[in-house]
Amino acid sequence: MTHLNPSEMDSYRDQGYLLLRQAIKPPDLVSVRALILLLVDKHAGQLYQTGKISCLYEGEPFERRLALINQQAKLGASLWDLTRAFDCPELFHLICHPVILDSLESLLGAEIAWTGSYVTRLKVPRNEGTIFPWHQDSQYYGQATQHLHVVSLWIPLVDVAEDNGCLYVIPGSHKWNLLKGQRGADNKVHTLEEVEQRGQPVALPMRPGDILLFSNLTFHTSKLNSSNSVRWSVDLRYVAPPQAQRLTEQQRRGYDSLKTHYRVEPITVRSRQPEKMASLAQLQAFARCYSSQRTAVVKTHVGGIEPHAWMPS
Ligand SMILES: O=C(O)CCC(=O)C(=O)O
Repeated sequence: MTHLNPSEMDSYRDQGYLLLRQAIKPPDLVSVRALILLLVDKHAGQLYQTGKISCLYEGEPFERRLALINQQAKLGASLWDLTRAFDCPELFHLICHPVILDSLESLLGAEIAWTGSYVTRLKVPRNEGTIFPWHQDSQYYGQATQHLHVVSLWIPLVDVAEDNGCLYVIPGSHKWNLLKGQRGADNKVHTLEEVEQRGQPVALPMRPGDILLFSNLTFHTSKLNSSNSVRWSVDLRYVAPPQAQRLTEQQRRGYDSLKTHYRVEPITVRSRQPEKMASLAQLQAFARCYSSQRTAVVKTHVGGIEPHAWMPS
């Protein structure tokens, strides 16, 4: 068991986020990277066959290849829908990774549900569409969720630094309550207040193996990737299932709002009662249901632009 120690828990409570260095082993990310490689390979093959690129860039490093392909094909952030490969057993090893669930147990309690959100983000070089303005995740989930504790988990698949679009957070901003935000033409929430006037942002450079946990009220942003490589990352969301806690009326409304946002009931991935935990088959069925709903919603919103590269949480 690798639960958080008291000082890590205090830090999360105080700052609204916790960065755990080398919490998971880079080999734990191999299958996720392999899946991406497969998708990029297919993407390159299709573009090559239709004459949009003149070579497959096969020998290029993981973080460079898609940047080169899309640059030549004059594509922005798009790779077709990464959720197509979503129900792969390999992904569930990461979602149910014991270190991740142990850390979450310290924050959420013994019962943990995964909301279904599994976003692979490809922040391609110099693409403004992949910038995330300062936001709190509850601004996306709905106002009522400010009374609920939802933990976001952010996992880099490559080295991330200020030049290629690492995350920034504002320590302590989770104590500000929910600030007003408005959806922009980019379909992202833009906070109405200048949050950098209120708190001091910190950049969070990370390496594969590091994991970041932050709350649904913690302000975070990611800026332009000004390097020439793709910043690949994965993010996930978890919550305590309602049976695990006596919810107040406000929290119950928050939970319903989260469910409405994700269009699925969060699925239990850790419990003191093993029979309550989802099997691999249940997780796969759940993931298929989640991604088909999500893809349909995103396609409707943006008129067919491929989702998930830039999709809000
Ligand atoms: O990965 C990014 O660039 C932004 C991620 C984000 O805002 C989130 O996971 O809520």
